[in-house]
Amino acid sequence: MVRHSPVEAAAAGLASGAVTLGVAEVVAGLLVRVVGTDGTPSPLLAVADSFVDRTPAWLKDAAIAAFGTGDKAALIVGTGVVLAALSAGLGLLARRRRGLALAGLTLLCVVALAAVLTRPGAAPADAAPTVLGGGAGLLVLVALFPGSSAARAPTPAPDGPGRRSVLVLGGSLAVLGVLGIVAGRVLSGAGEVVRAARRAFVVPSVAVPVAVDPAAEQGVRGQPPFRTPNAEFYRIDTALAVPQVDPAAWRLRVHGMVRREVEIDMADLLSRPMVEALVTLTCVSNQVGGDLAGTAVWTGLPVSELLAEAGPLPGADMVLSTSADGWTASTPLEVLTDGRDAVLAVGMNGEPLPPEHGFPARLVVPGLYGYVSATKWVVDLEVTRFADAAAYWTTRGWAERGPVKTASRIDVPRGRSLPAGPTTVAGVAWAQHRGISRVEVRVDDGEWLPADLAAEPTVDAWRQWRLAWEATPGRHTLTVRATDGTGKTQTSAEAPPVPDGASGWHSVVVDVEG
Ligand SMILES: Nc1nc2c(c(=O)[nH]1)N[C@H]1C(S)=C(S)[C@@H](COP(=O)(O)O)O[C@H]1N2
Ligand SMILES: [Mo]
Repeated sequence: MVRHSPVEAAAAGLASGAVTLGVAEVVAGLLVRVVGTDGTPSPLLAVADSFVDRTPAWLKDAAIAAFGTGDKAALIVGTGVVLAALSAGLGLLARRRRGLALAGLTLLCVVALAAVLTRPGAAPADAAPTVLGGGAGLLVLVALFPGSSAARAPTPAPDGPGRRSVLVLGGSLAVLGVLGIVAGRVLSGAGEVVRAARRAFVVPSVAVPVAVDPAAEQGVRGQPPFRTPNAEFYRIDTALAVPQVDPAAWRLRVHGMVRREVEIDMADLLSRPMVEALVTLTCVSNQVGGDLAGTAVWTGLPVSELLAEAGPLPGADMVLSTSADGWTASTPLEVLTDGRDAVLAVGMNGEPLPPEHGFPARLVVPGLYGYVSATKWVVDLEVTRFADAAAYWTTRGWAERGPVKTASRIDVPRGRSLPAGPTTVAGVAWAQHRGISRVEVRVDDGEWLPADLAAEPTVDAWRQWRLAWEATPGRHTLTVRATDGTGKTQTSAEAPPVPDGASGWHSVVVDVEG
């Protein structure tokens, strides 16, 4: 009986784990690329997706607080670390109890299989990658821990002088496995069809384009621009792999409590007269002073037109929108039909929607947080009632309705010291669909000073503000508060993002040099 050193055993365990995933990811990549599936055949992605779907409000909030929009990368790195530890652990276990280690690997594969087969759109064939990967991983464990049946092991036992070669063999297999994982991800994530379709996609021109008043941009150095470039727009969603939706295959169904069901395809959508809407989107997970907000010009069809065509029945009070990957949002019917610029958007700042922002179509509704309104990759609108249906985040501890709370933020100065003398304090404030009527700044415990407001092209977007300040030496705390278009001043009561958005006044501490 061969007894590996702990290091050899851990390396062998890592090798079997890497081979399991490498084989599985290559097969999954081929399945996605060559055969095609609506499911998630990659065990890695399926497990991570299932984990995300089991995320309660507090955990999502904590993840975004800690990692911001890097939450996905953090989850992927975390998954890798956990899997590596599990594999090494199986190797250590196999040193003494090979049978138990084989059973452990099998159990992990069964768990992964359960995740794969319960993803939206799963088909039986999606099981193939996990089954083949698991088989390969078991063979590696058997080969590297020949046990008592060494003579009949399928590969020569790394016996006697070759024993040290377990490290080499295990290491090489681990590297091959990791290469397999990368190759599989590249294969399945390529989405070339959709990329080409996006390049060919022409955003319709509209009768009345948005012309943003140049005075909305006050031009203070160091302040984010009034309009957020697409590449800098924050991204928040539950999708670890960006859903690839081919506009040629895209359909949107409007159904539920309606007089007649409506289904449109992309040609139909693009043939209708579209509008442009200037809207600031905000995430409910944004902390006071945070940057999960952005402003764009959205080109799209007013949602109210689609709804009017379907004819909501009396009693309906909500539209449940669903994305291609099964995520849902609950939007009050009232908000979608009260005349505001709620759009089924295909364009963002004049470009087709970037894939990660919902290509080919998404919803944008001014005045509501994204989690109850801004469904990306949208494919379905069900007219229903809040009493009858609940959306993705509502079932995980967030409020069923999410009107945006009035917020203001100091962007300049921030996080550094400055020389004494005249300087500019500047920032942005938002209360979508109510507008901003006043912004005030306080230095330490002084009087509230009215800030100068930039132009407000629409009540649906944020508003920049600035204040001239004669900075005196020492440490100072600057605090801002805004008043919305209805005359209501932002509350000083501090609340965390869960369950319906953060509140409280934003402060920054600055050191003024003498
Ligand atoms: N399909 C889908 N749409 C979604 C989400 C999601 O997880 N899946 N997240 C929503 C949330 S919480 C927000 S804040 C906005 C963010 O949109 P953006 O990524 O384009 O900034 O998208 C919304 N639309
Ligand atoms: Mo969000």
